[in-house]
Amino acid sequence: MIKLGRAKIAIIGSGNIGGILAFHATSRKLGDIVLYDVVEGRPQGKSLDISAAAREDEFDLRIVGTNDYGDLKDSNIVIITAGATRRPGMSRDDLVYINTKIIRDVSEGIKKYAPNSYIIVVSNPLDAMVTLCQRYTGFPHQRVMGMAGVLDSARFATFIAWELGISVRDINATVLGGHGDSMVPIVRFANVNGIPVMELLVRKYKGDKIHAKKVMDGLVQRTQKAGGEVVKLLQDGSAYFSPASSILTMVEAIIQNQKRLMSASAYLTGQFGVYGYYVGVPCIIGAEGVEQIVEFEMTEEEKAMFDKSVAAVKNLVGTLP
Ligand code: TXD
Repeated sequence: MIKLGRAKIAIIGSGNIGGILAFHATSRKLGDIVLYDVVEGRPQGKSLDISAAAREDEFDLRIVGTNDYGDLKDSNIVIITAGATRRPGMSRDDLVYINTKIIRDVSEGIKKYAPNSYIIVVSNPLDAMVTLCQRYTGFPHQRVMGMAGVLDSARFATFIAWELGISVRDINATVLGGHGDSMVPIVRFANVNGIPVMELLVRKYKGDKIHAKKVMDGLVQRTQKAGGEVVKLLQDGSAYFSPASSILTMVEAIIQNQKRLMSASAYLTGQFGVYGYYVGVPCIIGAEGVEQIVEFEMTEEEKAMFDKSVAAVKNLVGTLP
């Protein structure tokens, strides 16, 4: 008999991100889904609801809601979205205490029932939680990564697209560093199908370079604070549609061995002068997880911003148990 495999994707945390992620993963026919949560009924309810979308969205996949880690057995990919979210006025770092305990419990469950899986951590504070997840599971670093850079880059691209009045699909933008307010949008790399965004801004503002730079500074700052902007508007939670889409970009890259280059929180062993920390850097993501960390020469200004962001991650990681 031919052994036909189907990916098994486990989502830990069936809240806002977990639910929408499960829905889109099925709509895109990425694999069978297990939705886990500590709250009884929530994963089961969402699974039942998504299952009833199968006929209209034309997918033949199994989606199971559970409160039992045993159902994670043989999962290929596990996405951790469990944890508390920010409220207005809170920083991501304020979540460290409560989410540390959650990541410990979750990591133990994954280690026991899905020991060969690839893990994408989403819970905040992101770089610290990825660090803990790798420590608690003991999985190889390339199998444990964090999603933040894809989202931050997408936000940067969106704001550039609005400013220029050009489709976001043609915008390339890269955000590196820790997933905090000191994250590093790399202005030099921002382009519209190869044409530097800065050049287009200078043209838009009739050669006024000072004004164009001011506009770009505004886009950078808005990107750095974009998560907080959503939190402030929602009042009772944080962004979830765009995080789910960004996670799916990473999941697809792994399942389909796409070897795409994207910004992800990965473990550095000397790259960019950083040893032993998870930080957002350009990575090649494929069937082996983080297959490569892609280095490039930063300008002095970029390096100064990156080092500041890394320092913030180190500070927080230093407080972890
Ligand atoms: O870019 C990024 N990485 C992020 C991260 C972008 C946006 C939000 N980001 C963070 O994701 C956010 O700060 C949170 O830490 C997570 C999850 O956000 P979400 O919006 O999905 O939060 P919800 O809706 O509150 O859902 C969290 C679920 C909820 O159902 C809880 O019951 C569950 O997590 N939960 C647990 N599940 C399993 N195991 C344990 N221990 C547990 N504790 C709570």
